[in-house]
Amino acid sequence: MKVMIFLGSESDFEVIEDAVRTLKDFGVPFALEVTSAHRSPERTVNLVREAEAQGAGVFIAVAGKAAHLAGVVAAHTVRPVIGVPVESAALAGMDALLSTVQMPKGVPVATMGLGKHGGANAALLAVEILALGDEGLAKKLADHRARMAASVETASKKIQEKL
Ligand code: RP5
Repeated sequence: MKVMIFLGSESDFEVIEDAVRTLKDFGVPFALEVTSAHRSPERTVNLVREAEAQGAGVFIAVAGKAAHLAGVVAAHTVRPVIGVPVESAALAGMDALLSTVQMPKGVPVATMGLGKHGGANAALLAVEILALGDEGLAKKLADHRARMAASVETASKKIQEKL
């Protein structure tokens, strides 16, 4: 297992669905668990230790509201932790964004944008980190970028035809 994904709640799953698909597409083995920094603190710490023992190279932590899951995970590992803040009704996700991004110096969390785009980018950043030591993955990333560039050109041509 290379990537360990933690969700603060079952309700966070939709934010990470694209990431799960991306990791599968890149052939990166991952595991996913629901665990909460405040509702199940001991479970969270135990899962971090187990994931390290199983070889996880990158952690992704997805949480909303006063989102301290990524920070707590980062406190228990020196492997990279990517935080994904989840939007919620009251403050439109600013609560989770600031809670995740504003880590005091010493324990970093690589914070993504809010919501589904942040979730998707979390997987890509995890793949980029793992690709530093894996030429096969680096090639897949290059191919992925090339496909994106080609799709932009296709979109541009489609629009031109409408003018
Ligand atoms: C956070 O509170 C979770 O990460 C979730 O985003 C939010 C709401 O959780 P539920 O009330 O849906 O379980 O801990």
